[in-house]
Amino acid sequence: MSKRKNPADTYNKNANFCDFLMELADYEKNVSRNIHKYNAYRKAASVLAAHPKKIESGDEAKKLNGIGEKIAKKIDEFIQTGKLRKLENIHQDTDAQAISLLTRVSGIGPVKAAELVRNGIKTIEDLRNNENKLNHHQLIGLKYFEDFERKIPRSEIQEIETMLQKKIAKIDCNYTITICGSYRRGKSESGDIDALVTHPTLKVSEGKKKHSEVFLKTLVDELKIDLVVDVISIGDTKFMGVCRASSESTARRLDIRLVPHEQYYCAVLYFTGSDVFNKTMRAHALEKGFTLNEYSLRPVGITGVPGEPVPISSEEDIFDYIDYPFKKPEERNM
Ligand code: 8DG
Ligand code: CA
Ligand code: CA
Repeated sequence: MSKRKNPADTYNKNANFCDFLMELADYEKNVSRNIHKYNAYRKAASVLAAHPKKIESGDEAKKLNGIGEKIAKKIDEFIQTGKLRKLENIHQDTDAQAISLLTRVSGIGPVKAAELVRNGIKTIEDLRNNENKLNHHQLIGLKYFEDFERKIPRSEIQEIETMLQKKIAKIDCNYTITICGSYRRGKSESGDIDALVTHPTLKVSEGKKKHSEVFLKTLVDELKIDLVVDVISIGDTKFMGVCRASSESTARRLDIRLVPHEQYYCAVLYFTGSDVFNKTMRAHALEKGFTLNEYSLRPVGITGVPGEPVPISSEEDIFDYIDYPFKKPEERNM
């Protein structure tokens, strides 16, 4: 029954609760645009997914960190009736369904989706008949809609990782590339590819812009030969685009970020996620008097003003500074 393909995809005894909580979370993000409720549902789902035992009642769930009265009630309703009125109503709401569908197109956010639906554009076919209403990113999202809906198997990301490593080494063998996101957390499949690149001479301060500009353009030109098939955007430090492992392969979303050397481990930590894990770790850092983000770890003085970033030369350093037991990437799937 359990599809245990990979140690990181551990078996979840509360998967049916997690499914409805994640559906409610997506509704809050895309339709209601209530980011607090979105976070609350995701936190609850993550706590339930990590719980070793099947939950039998709302009261039992409420004992877990991150589950309050309202979610406990929904768990009881689901246990008793096998469904949720709130979700049934959402399923009946055709505009809500249309907004949810359109936000699955890369580049279309909740605001744009709502605007399209207000204008009577509610399906992928409608989008294809109204391309003049879309920007470049959204057009790419539409072009590859079916491909981007497919998960990327781990083996394919490994293949793309090797190609990227070879291309980068051809430019300069001192570049390092790390594929982060769910791939680094050991998942057997991923939604997209999140790559980080650094170089020992890449500094926050001097000459960063020049260095980056030349490097990313050079790299992307190299990748266009046999990997990258479309560019969404390219700046000094960030490339967003589309790649195919080979000419017959499914098109995949690929992001590459160029990061200064001294910020690399904070970036690797941040882009490895999961985002629920990041939130938990950031909250812990604050309790220990530090502020942590994708760039740096800084002590917060009594005045509340962050000081200079502390020097960091590994992910472990970050955990050590804030006295948080080290978690391997595969243990960050919350
Ligand atoms: P997936 O692609 O397989 O669906 O999962 P993922 O790799 O975990 O998610 P992602 O959306 O590609 O984001 C990559 C990491 O970036 C994520 O694990 C943690 C970090 N991250 C946050 N907040 C946000 C955010 O608001 N947007 C994005 N794109 N990334 C974020 O912590
Ligand atoms: Ca990802
Ligand atoms: Ca991503």
